[in-house]
Amino acid sequence: MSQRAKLTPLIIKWFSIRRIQFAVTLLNSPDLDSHVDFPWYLKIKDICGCILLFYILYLFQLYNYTNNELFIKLLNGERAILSQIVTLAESRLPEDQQRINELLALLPPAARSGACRIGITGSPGVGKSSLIDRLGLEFIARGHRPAVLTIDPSSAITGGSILGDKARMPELSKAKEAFIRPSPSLSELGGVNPYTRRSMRLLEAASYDRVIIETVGIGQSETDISDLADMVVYLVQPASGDDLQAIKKGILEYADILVVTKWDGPLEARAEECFRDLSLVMHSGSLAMAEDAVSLVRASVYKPETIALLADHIENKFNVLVNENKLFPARLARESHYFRNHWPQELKALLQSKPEFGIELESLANAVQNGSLSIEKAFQKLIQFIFARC
Ligand SMILES: Nc1nc2c(ncn2[C@@H]2O[C@H](COP(=O)(O)OP(=O)(O)O)[C@@H](O)[C@H]2O)c(=O)[nH]1
Ligand SMILES: [Mg+2]
Repeated sequence: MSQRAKLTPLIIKWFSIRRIQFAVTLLNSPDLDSHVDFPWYLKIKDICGCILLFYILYLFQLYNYTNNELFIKLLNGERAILSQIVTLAESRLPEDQQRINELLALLPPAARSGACRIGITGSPGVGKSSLIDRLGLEFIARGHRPAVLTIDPSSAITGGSILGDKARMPELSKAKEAFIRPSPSLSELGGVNPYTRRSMRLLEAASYDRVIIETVGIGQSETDISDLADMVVYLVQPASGDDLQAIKKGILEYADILVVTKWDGPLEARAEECFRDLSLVMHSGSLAMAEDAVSLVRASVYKPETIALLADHIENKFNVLVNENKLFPARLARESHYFRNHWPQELKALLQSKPEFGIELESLANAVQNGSLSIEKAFQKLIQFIFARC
């Protein structure tokens, strides 16, 4: 058991007694400010501190459960616990990561999940979040439980999530059948964050059967998402040159559905034009092969029938994968690809969690900076250090 796990019950006990005393005193007090004789920890301005402490206690709750208890709570879909488990899955602390890995080991193999994993990508502003809001509601109307993981561009300064995407899903955020989780991308390229895969598995274990992952649609995110999702929906903005960009970037090779967004109001004619251009390209020359595999649709968040049509396409593609027994082999192939691509990240995270590695790295970097060591020698020394000590 980790040090934190041992200390938590003690901390909770101590704070609970103090807070109950505090609450009782507050309730009995007719004029709080007149109680100048209160000890420092009972003054009114400490309410903020008190709220913070309750929040900390709430976060610490998880440490009181065994993995088996957490597992049961997860399967029961207990929302508050699920949020905390996903927070744990996003933690970079080695002990949290170990706990999550233990929990994941209790789940059935990732490839056997019956959930449909949908990646939604496209340039910022194309309408991903707004579309997910509607699509999620459409899934609920069809009897599903959607979960949304939005990968926000990380703030360069704080590394935190901008949390803008949840605000763009006002209706879905209110639905009790849905779970929305914004998290930072943690990468300069704005791709899928390293913890998305774990969060996705946890949500599936909690019976969310339509897992939607929204990526920022720049840099590496499109290729990242095709390692995770059963299908990739690529959104194209009319009158933005996105259609040409998509084709240039070879998007048809990994997108399963192309959606021309904002097919309404003043943009409707441009959307129609964009739709026609894309359709022509998809039916011509070497790309004609892709025609069967890639669907092309128009959508507007103001036209429910377009969202229903998109949901139909998603369901049809998923049913084909299941009925033709292609889903699990495809997932296993993606997992293998993911493993090949992501082991360096895991190794780096492990090394960075070791203080002695940090010290060695810093000292070698300083030696390079003051000219006493060449870069080549520094790399050599670092590798020797890793093999000998880590
Ligand atoms: N006219 C119109 N505007 C839309 C539509 N979908 C999204 N928008 C607008 O496009 C802007 C960007 O939407 P958002 O969902 O945040 O895009 P994201 O950055 O791709 O997630 C917002 O101002 C939305 O109101 C649509 O179907 N029609
Ligand atoms: Mg968004």
